[in-house]
Amino acid sequence: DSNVAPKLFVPKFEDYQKVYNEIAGRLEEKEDYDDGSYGPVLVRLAWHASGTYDKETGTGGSNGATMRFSPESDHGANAGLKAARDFLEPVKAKFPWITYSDLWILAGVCAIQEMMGPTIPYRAGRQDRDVAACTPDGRLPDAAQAQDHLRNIFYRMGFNDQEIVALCGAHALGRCHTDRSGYSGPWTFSPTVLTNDYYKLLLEEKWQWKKWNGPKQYEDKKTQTLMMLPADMAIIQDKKFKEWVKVYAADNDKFFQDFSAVVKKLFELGVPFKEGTETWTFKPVNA
Ligand code: DDH
Repeated sequence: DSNVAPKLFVPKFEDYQKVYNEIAGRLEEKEDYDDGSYGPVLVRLAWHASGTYDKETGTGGSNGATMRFSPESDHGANAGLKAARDFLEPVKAKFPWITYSDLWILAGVCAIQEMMGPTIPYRAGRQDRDVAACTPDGRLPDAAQAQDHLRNIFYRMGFNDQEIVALCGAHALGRCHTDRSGYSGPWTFSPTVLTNDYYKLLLEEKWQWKKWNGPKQYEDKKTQTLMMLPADMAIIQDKKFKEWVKVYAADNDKFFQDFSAVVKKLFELGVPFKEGTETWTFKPVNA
């Protein structure tokens, strides 16, 4: 009967779990990519998609996936994230029903869980938007700056001091690249496993300025292989922030609990979920 509308495919939890499994299965497909995993750069993509949110105007956030377009893709803070977007193209091709904006956030959730992090509850329903929804440059933090800047940037998204420090723990993962941000090196000795080591190292190591021609960054005095950005060091230079650094350095379970909650909040900033949207937790593949 030609009057019957074609049946729309309505994806369910099981369908999103399949996308999760596909991403998980590919994280380590290129051995020579960084430390052997695309996990860290996928977390950074999900964060930079979300961290453009401005609570006053309701603009930005992960709804839209506007980093697909110039000018947002060309913002200095987003340098190198093409690697993450390109990584996800074959996944999008295999599951064309998922929006880019849901896919990028699902990839961030998957990467955190597969790198031994806490469960991050997820809701689907982001819609892709066009180039007109791109956010202006300057909404993401500048690594050369300190606590006042961090508060300006993260208060604008709606976070408090505890949440800012919990979010920074993501720097247990991944590394800086001279051809992306200009900075160099990893924050921890296990950049593909999420732990509270970032906080422990901040407190326990002696940090000195790295002597080089690149942008000002710190290195650990002992091995000179780890790094901290000026913006990382700001959270132990500020008294209020430092109290939370101590809490998370002393208690990995507490860090995981708070990290999960704050990352869920970050990934949902500005997303107009339909009423009654279910919250899902994906089963890790790597567990
Ligand atoms: Fe970050 N981050 N980030 N970051 N970030 C970089 C890499 C990674 C800042 C600057 C940089 C968060 C907060 C901050 C991750 C996650 C998160 C790099 C290096 C710079 C620079 C990029 C490169 O050269 O490839 C600054 C400044 C802040 C801040 O002031 C608070 C947050 C909140 C997160 C998060 O995910 C919640 C991850 C993961 C990486 C590693 C990427 C990779 O390719 O490896």
